[in-house]
Amino acid sequence: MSDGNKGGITAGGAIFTRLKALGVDYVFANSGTDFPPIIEGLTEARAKDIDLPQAVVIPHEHAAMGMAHGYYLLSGRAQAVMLHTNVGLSNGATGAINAACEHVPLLLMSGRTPATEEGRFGARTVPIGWGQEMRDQSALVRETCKWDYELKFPEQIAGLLDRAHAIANSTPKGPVYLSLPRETLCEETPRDGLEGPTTIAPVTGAPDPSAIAQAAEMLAAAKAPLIIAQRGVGDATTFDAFADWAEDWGIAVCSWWATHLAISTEHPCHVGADPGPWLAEADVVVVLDCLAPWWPDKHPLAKSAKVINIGPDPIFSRTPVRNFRSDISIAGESGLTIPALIAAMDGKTRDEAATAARREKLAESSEATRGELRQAARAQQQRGITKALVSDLLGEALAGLKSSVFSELGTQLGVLKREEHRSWFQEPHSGGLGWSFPAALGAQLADPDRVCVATLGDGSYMFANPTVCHQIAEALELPVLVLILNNEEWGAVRASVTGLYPDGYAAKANAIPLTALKPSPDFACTAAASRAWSRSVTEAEDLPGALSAALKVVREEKRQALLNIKVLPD
Ligand SMILES: Cc1ncc(C[n+]2csc(CCOP(=O)(O)OP(=O)(O)O)c2C)c(N)n1
Ligand SMILES: [Mg+2]
Repeated sequence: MSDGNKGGITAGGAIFTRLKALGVDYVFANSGTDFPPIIEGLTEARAKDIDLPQAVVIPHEHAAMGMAHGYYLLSGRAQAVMLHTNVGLSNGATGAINAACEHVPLLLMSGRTPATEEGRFGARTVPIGWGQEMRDQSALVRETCKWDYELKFPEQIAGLLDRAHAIANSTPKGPVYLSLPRETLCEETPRDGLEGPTTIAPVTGAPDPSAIAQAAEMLAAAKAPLIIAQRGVGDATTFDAFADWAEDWGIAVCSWWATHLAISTEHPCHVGADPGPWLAEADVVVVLDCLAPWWPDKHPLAKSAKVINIGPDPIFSRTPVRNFRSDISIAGESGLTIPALIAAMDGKTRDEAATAARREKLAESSEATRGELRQAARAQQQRGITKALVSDLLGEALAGLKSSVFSELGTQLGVLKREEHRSWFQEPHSGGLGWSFPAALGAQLADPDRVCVATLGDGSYMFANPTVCHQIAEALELPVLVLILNNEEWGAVRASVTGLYPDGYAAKANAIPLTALKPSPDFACTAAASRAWSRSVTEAEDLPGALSAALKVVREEKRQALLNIKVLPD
């Protein structure tokens, strides 16, 4: 407990002080009965005029993790999440799986129930002190975190947080976990050194020049080069340079299961999301930060093709099975590797006529693909609203606006027009659903002027703890737009059953078991409970008007909005 002495501070307060010094703007917190030293320490630090991050109440841990994830996607800065002992941590574990899968850094912390039963300040006072004790609490997130540890002494706070922060932000980035025992948090620690800059710089992985030279040689000589890109290309400058370079060299860029935008959907080299036909023809394939670049059973790679894997962890060393071919593997941040590759190819001799012909063929093909997709989206309007129609109309409605779409079994990239860096994010390949709504909230917090749109299935919306997310949007004044693409089912699960057993009992049944979400709640009421502007849309002809009305609300009234859109099953 603090004695008010200027030289010391309660350990709980020291944590916030150090986090701010490390560049953390927000601590997304879900507290519990083990939080007194955290809450007391925070208040003490405020009283002592210490510069602190904003500590915000997030009423569900999964939302806290999703917000830290979304905040990072827009700001590039790792944030902190503070949860309650083992029970809070287990609710946040899916968020840790998502962050780890996407190399999103964050500092995850949770309390440890008191180890002592009596006789020490902070010792157990209520039965949960016994009920929430674990032999190895960190094990709940150890497999997904790059580093985990337990705070032993209060004077370790600055050093351990510096270390946690450096490891989280080192290539490949990812979440880290520190557990915080209550008795330790109750102790006092000196303030010295808590507010200075970090003592441990993160490691930024840069590409091996000889591997770059080899890759440049191979790509420059390619007759049918293909890039498959899932997690973008780094920063905004690299995004622009990549687009110019792909066009200059006439390289096809495919966005199969892209969770970030690597290239504008309107770019003449963006061949869409289907790698199949391109992979069959390609002689050199660049797998640009892709966990699963294609579907091995469906998309065969030409036998003679060479494959270059590029990314922060190009062969995904923490993934148990991932045996995609890799003739050259280049580790490093894409924002460094791509410019190095571009520079290494600059001035290489090439067959100008062949390059020009390739460029032309790509432009025609990408134009045709876009046209077909959007025409098909419009053609079905008579039957009702489809995900594709929502995608097409949302792209039009967002034209010219600084915006980001967070899609989770929602809108479809390519039908949806997306042109700018950071304008598109899809649920992580770990697929821990309930991600897109909180991610959009976190993104909105990071960039208040941006239009942040979560487009998600009805199942995904319910996984997001919607009442919690709407409460946060109101409390933090985050004017996100939520579009529920409501097919009243877990369509992806149904499609998976019929895909695997096309002629099976389930496919022939009147209703496929374990996939229906009927009766569907009136989600407009869920949003309205937190005073959001909300409407239900059932007719295709009403959708453009509803989209523009909702966008007007989020932009002009700065209030959250929701459209519950009835869509046909795919
Ligand atoms: C946390 C979690 N639980 C379960 C699943 C399994 N799952 C994958 S897709 C899906 C259905 C998603 O439904 P919805 O969001 O409505 O989209 P739809 O497929 O209907 O378009 C489920 C339940 C998951 N990925 N994550
Ligand atoms: Mg659904």
